[in-house]
Amino acid sequence: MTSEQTFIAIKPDGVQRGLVGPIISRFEQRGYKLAAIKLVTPGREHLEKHYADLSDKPFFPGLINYMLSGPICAMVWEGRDAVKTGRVLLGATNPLASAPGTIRGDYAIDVGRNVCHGSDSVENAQKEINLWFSEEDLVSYKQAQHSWIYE
Ligand code: YYY
Ligand code: MG
Repeated sequence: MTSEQTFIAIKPDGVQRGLVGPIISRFEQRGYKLAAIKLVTPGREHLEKHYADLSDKPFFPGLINYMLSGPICAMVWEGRDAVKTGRVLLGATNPLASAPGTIRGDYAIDVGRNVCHGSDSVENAQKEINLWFSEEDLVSYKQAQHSWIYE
């Protein structure tokens, strides 16, 4: 099976609102495998690196302050098409445009409080995983239900 890894983060509002469990459940129930997880409070420099592509956007300073406002639950999820399907599970960037049934569509209203992050490409996923995790943090194991999820 061609397996893929994606970086998913529960932002400070998601952690404070008690959404760590529900968000993890979405990925677990879909069949994805948790490969790494930690609760972290990264500094400004780390977050500016994470969102480097957006540094010229007007919302960038507010975005960085929001991400600095509390602990973040950083995760790596693994499985077939994990990057693209991870984004589908999160919903559209603006929660008002997110379909019900998606994380943002069920739990958020404002784009500046959209509770979660997900990598947007396989290449960016690798960059983000390397930024947020060290190699020892990534756990390799076989999911017990693997053959009940994949043909
Ligand atoms: O990948 P995704 O999180 O869905 O959106 P990005 O375009 O990468 O923007 C990152 C982050 O910035 C978004 O999750 C919320 C915030 N943001 C904002 O506050 N206002 C916007 N108009 C666009 C994005
Ligand atoms: Mg993005």
